[in-house]
Amino acid sequence: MSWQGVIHQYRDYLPFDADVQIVTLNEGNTPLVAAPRLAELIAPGANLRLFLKYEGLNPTGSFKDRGMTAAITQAVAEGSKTVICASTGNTAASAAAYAARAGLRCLVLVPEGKIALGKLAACLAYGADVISIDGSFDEGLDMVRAIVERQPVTLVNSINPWRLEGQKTGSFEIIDQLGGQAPDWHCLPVGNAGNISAYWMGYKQYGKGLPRVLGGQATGSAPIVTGKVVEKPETLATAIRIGNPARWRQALEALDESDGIITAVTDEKILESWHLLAKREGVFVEPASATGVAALKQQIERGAIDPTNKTAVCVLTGHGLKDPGTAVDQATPPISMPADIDALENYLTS
Ligand code: AN7
Repeated sequence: MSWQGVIHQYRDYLPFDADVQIVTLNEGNTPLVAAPRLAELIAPGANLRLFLKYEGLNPTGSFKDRGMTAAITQAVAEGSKTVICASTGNTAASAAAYAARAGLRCLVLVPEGKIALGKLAACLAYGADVISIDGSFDEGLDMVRAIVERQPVTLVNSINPWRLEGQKTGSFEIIDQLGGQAPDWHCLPVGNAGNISAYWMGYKQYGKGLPRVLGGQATGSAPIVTGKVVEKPETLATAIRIGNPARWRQALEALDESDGIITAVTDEKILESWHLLAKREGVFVEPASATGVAALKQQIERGAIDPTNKTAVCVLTGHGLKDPGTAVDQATPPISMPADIDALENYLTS
């Protein structure tokens, strides 16, 4: 039988009732792509086995679909008619898609002007009520937390425990794809800290070994690194422009229990790794997604991680087409020439 999504695949590890009707877009089963050229660049001669978990290939283009199939499945099972979330964009697009599929109303609160174009386009296409707030993600999250106390709507941010249940299937897949064992290092971007918390839950539950966890935050939005709420988070990686992560405590637990590391990387270094992923490995991601790679490269350079004969998995959380604006801004513009063979030959040989 072909792949039918993460709930079907890992049903025995998920606490759904036996008769639940699964809402799925056949998410998951994303490739674990070997990245030997990038590995040699960030750890020359070290025999680092580097893999990219390409979560941007999920149905809505981000890792959020794993948790959203679970959250929407459970919302329907509980009779919910309306779901709501605050989002930097990817949660919103995912919620909008799964809600559309389930016939639910979906409200998404996004920070005005700070959501990448591909995410906004998707939310609108899926027919969500897109509410652009004059405030940050964190303020939006406060609003949705408050509204669910007053109105019968289901919150589908990663505060919702079902989101983590679905999301943890990423760990199961990585272990299965590595032939039954966990990597030495599991590297990923950290924003609201749902993903890091879920991956750690998954590794512990699967019982096939534990990695050390390396989380990367953008320097301008690094509350977990500094231990302080960031009132005005800033970063070009808008997906992780979050100053007060909802799953902060669980992230600290994952870091502590795994003997992990959380580190801040500058926007410059995020972009450097974003370029390397595309130009060295042919893997196009949105900027935030390169933060795990940037963190790994930085910690190797600092001597905090010894890459020798290690296996590292970097989770690439969102597809490059999510943020075409940044991609075009960062690129060399196209070459203009007349529609003429001589001009082309001249260019090719110059
Ligand atoms: C591409 O969509 O928070 O630490 O509202 O979109 O689990 O929050 C997105 C987060 C990393 C951080 N990479 O994951 C949202 C949202 C991408 C993301 C993260 C996000 P968490």
